Amino acid sequence: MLELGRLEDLPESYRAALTAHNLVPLWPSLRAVLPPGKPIPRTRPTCWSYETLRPLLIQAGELTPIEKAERRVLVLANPGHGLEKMQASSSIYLGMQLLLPGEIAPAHRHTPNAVRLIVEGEGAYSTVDGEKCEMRRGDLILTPTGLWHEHGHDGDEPVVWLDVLDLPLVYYMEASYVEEGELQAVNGDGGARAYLRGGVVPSPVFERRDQRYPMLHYPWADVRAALNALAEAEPDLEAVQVAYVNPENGGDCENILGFSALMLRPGETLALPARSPAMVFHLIEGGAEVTIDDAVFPLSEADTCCAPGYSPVLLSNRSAELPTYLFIADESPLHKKLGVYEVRR
Ligand code: GTQ
Repeated sequence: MLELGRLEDLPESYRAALTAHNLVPLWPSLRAVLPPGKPIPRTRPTCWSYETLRPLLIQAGELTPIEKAERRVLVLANPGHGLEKMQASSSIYLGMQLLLPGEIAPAHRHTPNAVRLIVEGEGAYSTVDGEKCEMRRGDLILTPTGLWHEHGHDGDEPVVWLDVLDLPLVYYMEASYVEEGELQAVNGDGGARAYLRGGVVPSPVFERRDQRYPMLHYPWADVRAALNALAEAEPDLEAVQVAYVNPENGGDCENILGFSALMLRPGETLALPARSPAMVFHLIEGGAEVTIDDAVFPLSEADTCCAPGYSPVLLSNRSAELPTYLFIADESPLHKKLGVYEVRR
């Protein structure tokens, strides 16, 4: 590939004239914005251990009352982007949120889409669009773009969950904003029961529902049972993985980020091909070793790591006796919608 001219090769006076008129020569930067063969990611393979993070989050509960935080969150920031950017990858934001007994994180709605994956504690709930979703460990609760949501806590121990948002992308688009609201009236339970059985959907008097987000709560007990059943029914399956989808149409449950759960069978090592979207792995149950490029992360329960796009990933179950269960978030709906999705085998 040809060596291109550098900025320093241009006369100072010429550069000053360009700058004065808001003009920039492309050629000194061309290889940076269009690198050959593969992008140069800012996203670095990064791991956040729950054991390290948890005491700092509990301390946040002592230092900052909920009224002063609105959302009491420690952001899992990727140093490759700069911590102040608060991003795990180009489009994924991760945060660990703490809610203490009796607290309410007040109602709001915003343009970025969010999901919560419950990490520990009982008794808290999110009310999303009037649907009360009770939080249990491993549950996934959606708060898609524009839907009102607040979090409350009737239990007696701290509750912690992982927030996954497409905030970095929506912020980059200059489309990120929030509206504050009132405590919501409750009128349902997030569709978790209405869509409990795969293959059949509510169809009162033969009319299918046309809500964009029919199901807001995916209980872990059901997802875990689905993985176990799949592993048993199809022992030769390449990967025991299920996607969180819209049960009315089978499409991704949200517009920008995709979510799935994966079981590593006892002793299993699974090689994921390099794909264009960045990924996040959060360990729900068991123990794994995750290899991303040259980085090797041991993941214990509630640990989280991220992988840049275009990197192959190796997932190993650290137990030869027990399955390991992972929650995965990735940017694939975004890449597919935009036509840049790639798999490199
Ligand atoms: O719980 O609504 O981690 O609005 C960041 C922004 C959580 C939330 C975050 C939010 C929320």
